[in-house]
Amino acid sequence: MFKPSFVRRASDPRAEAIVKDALREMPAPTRRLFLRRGLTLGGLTLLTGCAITDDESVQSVLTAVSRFNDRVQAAIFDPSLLAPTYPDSMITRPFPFNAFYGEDEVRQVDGAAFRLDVGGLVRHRAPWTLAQLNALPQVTQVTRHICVEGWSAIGKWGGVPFAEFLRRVGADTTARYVDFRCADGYHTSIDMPTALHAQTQLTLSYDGAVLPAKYGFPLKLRMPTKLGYKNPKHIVAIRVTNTYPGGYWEDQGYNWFGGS
Ligand SMILES: Nc1nc2c(c(=O)[nH]1)N[C@H]1C(S)=C(S)[C@@H](COP(=O)(O)O)O[C@H]1N2
Ligand SMILES: [Mo]
Repeated sequence: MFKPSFVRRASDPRAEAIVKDALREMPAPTRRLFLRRGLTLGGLTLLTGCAITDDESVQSVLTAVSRFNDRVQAAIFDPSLLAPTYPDSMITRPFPFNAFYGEDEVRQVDGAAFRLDVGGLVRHRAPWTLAQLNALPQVTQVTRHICVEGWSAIGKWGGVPFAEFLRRVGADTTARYVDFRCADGYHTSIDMPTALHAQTQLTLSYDGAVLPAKYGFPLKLRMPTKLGYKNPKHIVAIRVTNTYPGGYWEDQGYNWFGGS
């Protein structure tokens, strides 16, 4: 009997591999749902609106699944739910370093010359000195950092609640995104509900001392509700925007929402 090439049986190994990749892309709650219902290639096609005909369309299906995941994660994100905190005795020592380059290439930012640029949908655009940032009310957190590369570690970060910083710069908190540019060329962006989360911190210190260069001197954003790559180090510019800003890893296929 004639069978067109685009009709694949569920046991087709290529179809199975695509479905497996798509499931891997999904956050746990969505994955459980699809595992229970049984996700097929046909189901994926319906979900994403992409027909799988070649390798390029496999890529667009996976990208569409990732966008779908952003929406699912945004929908299930509970702004009042706190990530676990730990006693000081559980801090991982030494705390691991990670970046898109080796530790010997860590950027050395001059703290005296440093200015934090603030832009986009904010009322007050004046750049901030390090002294001005240090004069803001500070809090600390002992939380777990989870990296997609397969490690996690508990650390202690101190700084300004990011919601308080956004309030001081007169940010439009109805905007969708906050975008971060870093001294090493890194870049990432987050959703506004996470930006306003109680544990999202504009971090100036690590374990009671000035934030060391390797952990992002002079300034990083610490979010225990998001994976490691969403936590930018060496921040030099913050912008509030409604235009999707992407990010260094996100533009290479990492899930944008990046919840942990
Ligand atoms: N500026 C900058 N920030 C960055 C990165 C980077 O390469 N450059 N890497 C990210 C990744 S993937 C991880 S896991 C954490 C590592 O932070 P740590 O060195 O404090 O452990 O930084 C994140 N923020
Ligand atoms: Mo990471």
